[in-house]
Amino acid sequence: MLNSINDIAAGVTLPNYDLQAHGTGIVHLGLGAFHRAHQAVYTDDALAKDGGDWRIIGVSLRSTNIADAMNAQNGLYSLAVKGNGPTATRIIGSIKEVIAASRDRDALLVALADETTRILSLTVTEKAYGIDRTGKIMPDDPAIAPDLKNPRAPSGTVGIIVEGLRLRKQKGIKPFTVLCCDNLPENGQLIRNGTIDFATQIDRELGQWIADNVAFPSTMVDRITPASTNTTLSEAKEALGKEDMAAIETEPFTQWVIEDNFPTGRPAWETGGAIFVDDVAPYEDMKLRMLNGSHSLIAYVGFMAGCKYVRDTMAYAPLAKIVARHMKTAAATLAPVDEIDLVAYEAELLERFANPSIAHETYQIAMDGTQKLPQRLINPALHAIANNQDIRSFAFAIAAWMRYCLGKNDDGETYELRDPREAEIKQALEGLPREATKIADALEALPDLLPSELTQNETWHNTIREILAQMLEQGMRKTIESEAR
Ligand code: CS2
Repeated sequence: MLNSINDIAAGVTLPNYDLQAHGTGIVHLGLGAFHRAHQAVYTDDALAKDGGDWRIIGVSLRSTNIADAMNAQNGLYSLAVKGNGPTATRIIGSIKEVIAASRDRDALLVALADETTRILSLTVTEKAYGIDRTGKIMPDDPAIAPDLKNPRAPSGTVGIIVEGLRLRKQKGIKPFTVLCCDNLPENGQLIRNGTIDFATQIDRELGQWIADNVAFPSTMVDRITPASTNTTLSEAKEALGKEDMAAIETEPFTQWVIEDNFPTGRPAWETGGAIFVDDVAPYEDMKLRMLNGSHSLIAYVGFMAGCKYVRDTMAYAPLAKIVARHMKTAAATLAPVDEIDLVAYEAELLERFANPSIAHETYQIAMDGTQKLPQRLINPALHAIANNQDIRSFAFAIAAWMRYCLGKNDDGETYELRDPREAEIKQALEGLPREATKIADALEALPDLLPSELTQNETWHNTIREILAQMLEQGMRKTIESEAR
């Protein structure tokens, strides 16, 4: 088992610092593959090159498996970087231990209230905040409701942030900086607003203290990291010469753009290539619209066309053409981004999506559509409408999402939507005939999803119905082929 860095097979890169010589400084919520392939790696580089007490206490909010696997390995795990050449494997040492919050909330609260914790970072997915697009908490959301009733024993993200800050205020110590690393636009500002709203509702003075004292830098994060599979684990065993139950795999590309606002310090993440800027918003929009928007298009169109992995969609020429069109349409909605050539960015994205060594499932990306569509497809579509630009590609992607919502593919096989609003979607579609107009009307009527500036636009209205009708009548593959002509 990988529980020390001794006796690892040759060729594997080891942490280049003494792990025990560094204390912890970060608590991270959401210990999925993405955090372990991204922020934990930048922190590993920073520890090696700049030192400091910046190791990470990881926290799993729901599952206990990752905590068990990683604690048995003293926090160590391997990262396989897979590109066109040979795979490079590296052991990451930045995570010291993992708390499973569902069975050990006290340990989490102790860590949050500890003076050494200077950053609370987050990768918990869009739905785990329970904050709406205006920055208000949604009081009935399952991520919020239980904690509003019982704020001293929180289980949701915002409740945990607020209770951690309350404990620090009570102790008279400085707050930690809150660093949201989820794919949400102006993520720092959004989480700040939601946190202050929650805190104010339970304790007005605490809300004010947070507003006056806590930093919430925004950040854009990027590295395509599929969920680990048995193949990931068996390949890791072969590379390491030992079993690694927490192994992950990722692509060579990595990017992190951060607003430099850390009043209580931060690791030297720039040593691993992070870029610090004053305003992250243009980078976030670029990534959300060009990468994630194309990803969602690929997920719905590709999944319905029988492509299991993103790389399969890129190997299917007509679909690859539709993806390239989408990137151009999305790029046209962006303001210029400092030091970034959008044409080169697009070419690089197409190459990353085609990476033959990365098995990224379209079904994984299709998950949580209602939480992802606004920032990825709806915002740029609204921009396009307001500026008389082409909207067809956005309509094509949303029509494919509508087709996906039916829960049955062109071969008659059924699947779960895996969306927090799944029950509501099913109810809206229940008993409807297989007619594009009825289906589009029903999904457009879901509250707080597709805004009226979009649905009442005539071109949008007609395009959605025309494309969805074709998807229903001719099947996804034929629709793709005629669209690409
Ligand atoms: C993907 C992202 O699953 C998804 O929704 O679009 O996880 C994507 O792979 C990352 O944002 C890449 O940085």
